Amino acid sequence: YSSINPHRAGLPGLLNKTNLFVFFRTDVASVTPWLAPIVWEGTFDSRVIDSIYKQQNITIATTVFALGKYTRFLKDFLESAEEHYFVGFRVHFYLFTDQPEEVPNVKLGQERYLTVKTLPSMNRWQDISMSRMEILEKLIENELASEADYIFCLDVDTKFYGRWGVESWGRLVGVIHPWFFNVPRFLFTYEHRPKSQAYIPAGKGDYYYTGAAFGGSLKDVHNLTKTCREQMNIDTANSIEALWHEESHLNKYFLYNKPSKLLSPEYLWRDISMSSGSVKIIRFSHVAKNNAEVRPN
Ligand code: U5P
Repeated sequence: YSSINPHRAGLPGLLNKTNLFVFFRTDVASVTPWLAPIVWEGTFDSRVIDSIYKQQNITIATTVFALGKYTRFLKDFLESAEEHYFVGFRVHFYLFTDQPEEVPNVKLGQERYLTVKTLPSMNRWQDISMSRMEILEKLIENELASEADYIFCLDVDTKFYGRWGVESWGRLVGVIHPWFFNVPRFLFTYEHRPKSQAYIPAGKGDYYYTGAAFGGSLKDVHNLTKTCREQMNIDTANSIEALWHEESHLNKYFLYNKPSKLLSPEYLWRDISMSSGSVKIIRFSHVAKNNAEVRPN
């Protein structure tokens, strides 16, 4: 980090007692070609941004789905969120499940709320995963307008291990998939069949984003979920399912609607041995699971 003259930076109010530092990393890209920040450890000062946003009285809606055996992940998800996820901010979890009786009784802190919503069971894990787009679209439309400012939509077979805070806020936020942050584009698993609405031509695409975490303003996430739902409906009518389901449609959406902020793979890692390279801190991670055992047969 290099220090700069605080008074030239135009922030004298913050600087009477502390030095201001410019935060940057030289080993990773921390900005996209369209000038959206890519958030890595070392690119922000949590004390500074917390103190700025604390004053704004903002509510973060957070959605999570736990159908079938995935209710087993809820306890760790919620408990670890209490420890690391927007600590000190108002968070409202919306939990969709087909088994409300399996929702664990996790004690939530002040200004942390949980609403449980019941869904019918589904037989295919792909349908569960894809149906999230339409359910989120309707949730935003019908309930969130006066309830929240930002929304994050997260996988449940996950756990928080480190801070996930206001540095992640933005109009439209995507998370770089941990398997694809340091590989060439031709290896990205985009949908390459032109028959699918998720089609991305060879040579196109910026990053490969995970479907396990995305967010932003209500308006932008509404448009994202609505568009993906519409595109998936067209695919169904044409008897095609995109390679990675709603994740393929999300990647297509982000290609033509660039995220205003990207989160590095610190914000979605995977609990298996993976060379971490530039990832200095794991904030949120998929837990190891046996897909064949936990998904519907
Ligand atoms: N999911 C379920 N139940 C299932 C399969 C998937 O609730 O049987 C939801 C979970 O929220 C999970 C997400 O985090 O879909 C994506 O599934 P997966 O690709 O991580 O298995």
